[in-house]
Amino acid sequence: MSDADNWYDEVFEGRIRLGLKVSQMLHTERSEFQQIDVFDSEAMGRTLALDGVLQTSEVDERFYHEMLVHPALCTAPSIRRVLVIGGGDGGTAREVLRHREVEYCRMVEIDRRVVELSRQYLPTIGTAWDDPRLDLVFGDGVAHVTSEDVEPYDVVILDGSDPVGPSLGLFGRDFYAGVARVLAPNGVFALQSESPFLMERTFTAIQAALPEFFPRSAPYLGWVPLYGTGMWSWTLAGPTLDHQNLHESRIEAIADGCRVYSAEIHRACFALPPLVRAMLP
Ligand code: SPD
Repeated sequence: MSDADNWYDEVFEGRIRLGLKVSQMLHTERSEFQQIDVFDSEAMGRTLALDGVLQTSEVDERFYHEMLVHPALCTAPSIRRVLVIGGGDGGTAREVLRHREVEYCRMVEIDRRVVELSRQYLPTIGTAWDDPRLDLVFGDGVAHVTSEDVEPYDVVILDGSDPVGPSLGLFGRDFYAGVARVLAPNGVFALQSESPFLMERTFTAIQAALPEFFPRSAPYLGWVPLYGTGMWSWTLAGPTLDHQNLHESRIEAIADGCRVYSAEIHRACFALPPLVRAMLP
């Protein structure tokens, strides 16, 4: 926060910063795990930041949540059992549970306070907290996939922050090995994979690591206004991933509630500019 004139600044690797004009700071606390800030901003509406990293806002959250969830859920062979790691604001679980074929969604979030504050301050983002298919657990996502005894998941979705604070372990090889362990034989893993432009080293490291654990992987691009430079990536991975094999009936069933995702966007988003393709292993 640059205090004098009420701007909330996110600084990227000491090179670029994105500032939001704050109209009102609503809550700020140091939880057991991280710094949590919630504020109203003129440009993005109500906004959540963790350890100074902008996470989500009322105005643009659909650009992120729809693109994280639906490419996986519209291509996975089965979507009966879904695991969400992180996602404490509730936007990812909301999009997952819009799919009627989903029977069970476990969400493992490390920081109870993120959920409590999101429920209080961001009720338009987390609208599925009371869905009986949602099994919300507060715990360590890395431990859940690496050592807990679980029935395999058809889809695993990672909705963490940048590689800082409690999210650091979600970028490691142990975590990917754990996801491979709990994923069904035809399962799909979807993760946010940072900005190839702004976070090139992290994007490249993710793309290099995934093939060690998943025979197939495919990054895709979109636009998240809240994140520095706007350009963002997500990646699908899995043993038998076929990322263009669309289940049209699933897309039709969610189409009315989508502001960003569509079959057309799905087909297009895996097209990578040569400069991004050159970052792949
Ligand atoms: N650069 C910020 C990346 C944050 C990704 N996760 C956002 C959480 C929204 N549910």
